[in-house]
Amino acid sequence: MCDRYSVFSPCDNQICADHDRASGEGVGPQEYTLIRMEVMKLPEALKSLEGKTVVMLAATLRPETMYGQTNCWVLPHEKDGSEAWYGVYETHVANEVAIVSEHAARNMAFQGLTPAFGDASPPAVMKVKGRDLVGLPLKAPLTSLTPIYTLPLLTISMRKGTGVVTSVPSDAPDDYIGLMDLKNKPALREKYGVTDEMVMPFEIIPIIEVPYRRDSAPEGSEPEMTAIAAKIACEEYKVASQNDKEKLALAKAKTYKIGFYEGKMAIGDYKGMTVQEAKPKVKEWMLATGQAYAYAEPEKEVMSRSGNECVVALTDQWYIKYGEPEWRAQVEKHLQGELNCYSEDTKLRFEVALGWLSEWGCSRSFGLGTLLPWDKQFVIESLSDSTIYMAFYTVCHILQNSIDGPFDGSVPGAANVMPGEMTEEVWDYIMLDAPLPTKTTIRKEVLEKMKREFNYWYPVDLRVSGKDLIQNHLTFFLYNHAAIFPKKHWPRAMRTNGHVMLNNEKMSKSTGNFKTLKQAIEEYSADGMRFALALSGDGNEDANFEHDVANAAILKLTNELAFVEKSLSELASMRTGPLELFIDKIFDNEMNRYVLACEKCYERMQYREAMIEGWDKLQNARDKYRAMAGPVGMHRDLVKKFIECQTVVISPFCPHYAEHIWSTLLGNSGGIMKASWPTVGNVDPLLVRINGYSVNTLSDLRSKVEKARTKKPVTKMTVFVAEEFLDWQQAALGVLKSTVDAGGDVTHKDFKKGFMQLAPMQPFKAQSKVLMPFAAFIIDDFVVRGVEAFELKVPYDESEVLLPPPPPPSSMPDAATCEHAGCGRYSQASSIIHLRGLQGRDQEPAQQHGLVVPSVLTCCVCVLCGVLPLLPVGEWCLQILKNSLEYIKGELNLQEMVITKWPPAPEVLPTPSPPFPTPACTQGVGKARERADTRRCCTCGRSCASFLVACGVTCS
Ligand code: A2H
Repeated sequence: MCDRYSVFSPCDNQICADHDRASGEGVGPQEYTLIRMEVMKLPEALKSLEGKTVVMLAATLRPETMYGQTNCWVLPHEKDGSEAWYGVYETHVANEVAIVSEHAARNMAFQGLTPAFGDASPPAVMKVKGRDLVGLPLKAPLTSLTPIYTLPLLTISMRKGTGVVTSVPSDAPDDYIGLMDLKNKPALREKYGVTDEMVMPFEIIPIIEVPYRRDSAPEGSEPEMTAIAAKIACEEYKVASQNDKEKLALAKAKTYKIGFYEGKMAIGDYKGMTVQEAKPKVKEWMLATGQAYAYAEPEKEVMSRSGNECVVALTDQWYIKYGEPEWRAQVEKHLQGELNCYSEDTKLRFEVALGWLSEWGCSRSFGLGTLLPWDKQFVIESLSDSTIYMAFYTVCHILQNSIDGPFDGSVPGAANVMPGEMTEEVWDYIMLDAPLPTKTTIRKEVLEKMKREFNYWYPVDLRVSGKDLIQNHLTFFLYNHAAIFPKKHWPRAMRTNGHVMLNNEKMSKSTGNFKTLKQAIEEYSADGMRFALALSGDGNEDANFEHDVANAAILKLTNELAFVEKSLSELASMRTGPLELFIDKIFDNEMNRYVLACEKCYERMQYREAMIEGWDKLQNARDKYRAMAGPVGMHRDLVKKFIECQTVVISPFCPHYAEHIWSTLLGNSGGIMKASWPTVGNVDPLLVRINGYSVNTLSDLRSKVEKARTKKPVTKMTVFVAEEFLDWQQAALGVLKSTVDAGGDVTHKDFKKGFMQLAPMQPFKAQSKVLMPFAAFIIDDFVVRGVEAFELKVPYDESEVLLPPPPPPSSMPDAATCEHAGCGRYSQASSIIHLRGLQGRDQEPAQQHGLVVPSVLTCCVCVLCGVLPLLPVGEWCLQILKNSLEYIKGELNLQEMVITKWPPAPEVLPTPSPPFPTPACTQGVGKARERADTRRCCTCGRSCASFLVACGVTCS
């Protein structure tokens, strides 16, 4: 327990902790030294103070610089020209009055620097205008100059310190330029009634030596040693006057940093010592000899919830020594180790809090709270209390009559234990594994039961709270667990959230932007509201509850319910049989994918994302399936699976809706609350890719036609499907891949610049015009898809996804034996998946792995020993894909749509009569030379029309 500076609300007469503040959360006391400067001769305006010791008190953060004072600053008037008022206040020293701002006097009154402690409006002996204070001769400590004079400075803030500032032009750019302004501008001196002898004889006093490096100095060059850093900085940044704010800020930042961190005292008793060492020593000496007073004020304005501006008060109270190195190290280790914070941001905020949190005033004299057990004149401050209450919850149902109350301990619960019986030994036994207490009136079974309960529930698996509490209460929670409990009982996880906003604005009763739970339920229904709440946002960002989203939720739930009802009524007539259509497999795979993704989101407590995966994406997949199935219809099993999965994954958000479907419509017993999370199969990444390819192709086709139509009417579309890249493209892909494999950054501009100079690209110099855009395109694709973008060949045949199927096989093999090593099983024809589109090298593993390939099918794979991850494209699915292309044809109003392999078949042109001219290839690919038969470009292989090479398309 001791006297400490705390942010304090005078009107509430108590410490104002973060919880009690309307603004200024996290703001603490800023400590200054008030330099006492005696007024040597009173001016006319202060004549009435004759007989008293009159002092100016200047607030500084750098007491060790007082050797270099050349003058003192006051504010002559405010920026708008209005008067700047100072007050003359009695101090704690007999017969002494101090000239300071009203702001400072208010703080001083709570720090024993005025006669009456705690007077929030200390009476001023008199008020005095800033302009009347200019020109006072002062006796200041440590400087070799006496007197020094008060001079006018326009950048002073009356809401910081005392409004009186001591001037050290060697080390403070503000002071240097302020003094130079007065020295160089006679008119300025005249304006404020400053005589020459107050300014002109005063030269800068070098006091602190620093190694100064100009920003323009070459790297590694020696710094210049100087003891007048402020002057050098003002020259380096070309500060013209005290109004030159931006340049002055740069000069200040540089001077303060090197002065404080690298400066050495060049003067005084501590000469040779670093500034950091000398500062507390000089301060202590000045305080001890009465030449300065310790003073503090809030770093920034703090308003209490009661609307009072807070001060810093010296309060007598109990502190918890958070920040004690060993204790802090334990908590830090826990934070970096076992504790799951669910987000990097939360973890970072804890790190910051642990970095600065030190002694915390935990007691207060007023207000609600638990009495401090060992000093009952105090109550525990609310943020410091309740840091291990959850440990009590593990046993309170045994101690209290937990159903009817009362919950104050006056009536014991079934175990009949009275509060007085819960001694330290009993608690230690229950929570700290201490031996069974011998001197206790509580029955052994009851003690054992409480211990069992505690051990069953502890540690805390998860604490959820607002992000604003991380910097205090939640960090206390970690500290106190570490202090009291063994490691096995420390909290396992913390999740924090932001504040909830309503329609993008802060919730506030005073502005009317407010909604109670009851109103929201009446307006949107419980499930509609919960739907919108889940979507309002995760993490520490403020969440946003939106009327439109909640309103739309009602419609979405209603529409989905209609789908479920209709589907269930049609279930009996839906398609059945094996799930072998391409679209069935895709949809099944997509359901697995989104259910698993949704599960991961719940695990990470990302509810908005869970909603997107488990509702939006799942339904999009269903909608696409339904559209592509067209007249073939959806498969019964998949529709059922969809309804069940969707219902379960959404049930935490919309329990009423889910319950209705689960129990009433699907006829399950036991209620949705008892339903297990859906068990779905693994996701086949190849199917995901193929699906992505077909979706992207369809939308690509749409947009290409639309784009072309902005220029001319389009009635025909030809889709080319290339099987492999051209040689120069392959070379570029190889370079990109090997660069990334070696840890290089292909996205860096320098890589792109030097790309064509790389050795593998040398043979393709002639193609550089088309090569560079191609490489840029692939690099962009790499950013999105990763190394997949460098594949020379996709693991499925794109044309198979798009081209119409060949005629079906006339006969299927009945059965065959798998020849793959170690398998040797027998596969029925019905379980053989038809595989087409296996080409070249892709076919080999299939053959090694599987069955003899019947002639009409390209390949079959044994399903018993594990199907290769290859595309099962059956006739049906191609037909359906074809249907969707047909659909696009209709949608885009095209008369003809051709899907063909790239490159198109060579055109056979009539042989022209010699001599042939040898035109240049217009594609810049190579020199075109006609071959007698087809007139083709020798390099790119494209045919020529008339005498010019007319490839018609770019080489890529
Ligand atoms: B320091 P912070 Cl040598 N208005 O003292 C404007 N500036 C004020 C002020 C007011 N009302 N009250 C105090 N200050 C100045 C010495 C010094 C200071 C040196 C180097 C750095 C330095 C000599 N002037 O401060 O906003 C005082 O100048 C660097 C920060 O509370 C006081 O310390 O951070 C400093 O600003 C306090 O600034």
